[in-house]
Amino acid sequence: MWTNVGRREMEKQGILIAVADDSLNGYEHNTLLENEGETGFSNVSYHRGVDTDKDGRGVVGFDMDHDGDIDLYVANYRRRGTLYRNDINELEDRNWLQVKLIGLKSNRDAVGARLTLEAGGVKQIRDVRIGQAYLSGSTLVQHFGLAETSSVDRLTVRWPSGLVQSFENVPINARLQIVEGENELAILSRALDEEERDADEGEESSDVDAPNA
Ligand SMILES: [Ca+2]
Ligand SMILES: [Ca+2]
Repeated sequence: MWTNVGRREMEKQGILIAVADDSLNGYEHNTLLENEGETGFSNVSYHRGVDTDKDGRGVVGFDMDHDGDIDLYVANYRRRGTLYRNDINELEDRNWLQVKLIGLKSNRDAVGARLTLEAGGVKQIRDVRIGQAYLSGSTLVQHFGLAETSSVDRLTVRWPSGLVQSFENVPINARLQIVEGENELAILSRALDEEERDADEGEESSDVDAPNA
């Protein structure tokens, strides 16, 4: 007997529900909301091609191809997972910055650290976490979108150990690594230029094998 999942009318009648490969939630479609700033959010699920009726159970956003936009992986119940590649950076030139922290006195993954980025008159804050969605982990790389802002005023890291470090002259459109207590920023990868982008061909989205969530 299944409880607390899906439609339970048959259960109330004392009939066992054979879920098998069927949907547990009545084939509800996935939803993707786009942040429009001060005007709120709009539903772009259909236009972005993510409104599948697979039983999505876990989702994680991460930049799989290091090109500065956040891609999505959705784990589906008893189905293959779905990987969505984000191509927004190929359509519009947008600046960005990603930061990976390595703790020494703090835990190595720097979980609990807080990064504060000041750029273009805007302050953005990211906390390093290891899980933020249902049955899902999260990337340890922190992403900051900069839009048309082309320089960073200051990047501050507050480590779990209590150490606070502040950096200026921070490179953008790159993935950086900061080691606790060290004053040098290491560049792990940088954005592809236009020529490299043209050579970097791939599919918009693809199904990949993944364990059930
Ligand atoms: Ca990407
Ligand atoms: Ca992309």
